[in-house]
Amino acid sequence: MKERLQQLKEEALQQIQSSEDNKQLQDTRVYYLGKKGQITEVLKGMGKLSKEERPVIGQLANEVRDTLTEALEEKDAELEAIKINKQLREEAVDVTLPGKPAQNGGPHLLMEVIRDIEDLFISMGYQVAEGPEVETDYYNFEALNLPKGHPARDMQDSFYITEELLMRTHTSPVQARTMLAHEGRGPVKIICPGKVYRRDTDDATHSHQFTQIEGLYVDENVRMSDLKGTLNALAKHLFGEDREIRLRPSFFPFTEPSVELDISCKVCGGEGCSVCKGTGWIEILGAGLVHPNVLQKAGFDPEKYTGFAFGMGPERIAMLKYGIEDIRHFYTNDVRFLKQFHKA
Ligand code: FA5
Repeated sequence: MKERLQQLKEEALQQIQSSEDNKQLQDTRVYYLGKKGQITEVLKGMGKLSKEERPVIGQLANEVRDTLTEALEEKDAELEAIKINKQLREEAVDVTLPGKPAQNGGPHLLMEVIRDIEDLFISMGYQVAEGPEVETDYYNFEALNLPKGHPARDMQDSFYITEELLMRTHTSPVQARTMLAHEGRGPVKIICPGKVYRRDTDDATHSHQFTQIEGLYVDENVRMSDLKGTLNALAKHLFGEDREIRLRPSFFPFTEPSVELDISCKVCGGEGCSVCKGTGWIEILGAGLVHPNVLQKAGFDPEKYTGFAFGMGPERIAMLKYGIEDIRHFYTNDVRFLKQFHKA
């Protein structure tokens, strides 16, 4: 039995050493040390041994078992280390490879222009107001002195949803809504940026959906000179200190008198060129003193309160400021276009 145990030990150690994976190792363990394994088989013959031999063989069997268990553990750890090293080699990341540059997002140019104008007016004490894009005929037209059938409604071709609902054609309805909310008490000092919709045919300077920023200041003693000073500050902030402004008489049903704001042409310095169509001036917005009918409909006493209002198109302003030749660039979202204006 002694020889048999020694022989099993040698044989098992060899098999353990030559095991190539954990499965093979596990099979070896079961074959030699398992309940029905080789060592147990040998020990079954213990009954035939003499009293003196039994403990000797028992001790030897334990030694063989311990030796094999130790060898199995060592081999198991060795195989595990080989496995991990292989995996590390296979999954190694070459940190010296050049990285792929991440695409940084940024605000859309139109948003930057709108925020810049908002910031200027906030610094002059204005608050930002908003209104719905789906508007009632009443706020979009009637409250602004444009009753049904008024010919000036044709100035803004509209997308109607029902007889009484439409996509707002300008941001001016927010004027009427805000004044009503003030319940006849001034001052009201707001700007309202937002999307507007018109049935205009899309071309280089027109879009059927575009943005506007409305401005409204209603209080006691608000005069034309206040409007002029405000628009002068706006024009210089947007286009530079050296730009001149001009208020040209115009017509809007909701303002009286009405004006359009022109700025001196940057390209020719006022001499006249193709950009300003030979006039030396470029129009940037419509404005005027709030019509008494509009004040009255919104609950303000026109004997006590006066005000001015203006409405501009940020796309057109951005086009002038950055030399963009087609309004459609703002909406097609070609990143090559948008990226040119990212500051970072
Ligand atoms: C108005 O919409 C008036 N509500 C502005 C106003 C407000 C006047 C308060 C007086 C007092 P107008 O239709 O001119 O006015 O439009 C204002 C600006 O919107 C224009 O100067 C232009 O910059 C822009 N705009 C008008 N139509 C389009 C269009 N189809 N595409 C892009 N921008 C446009």
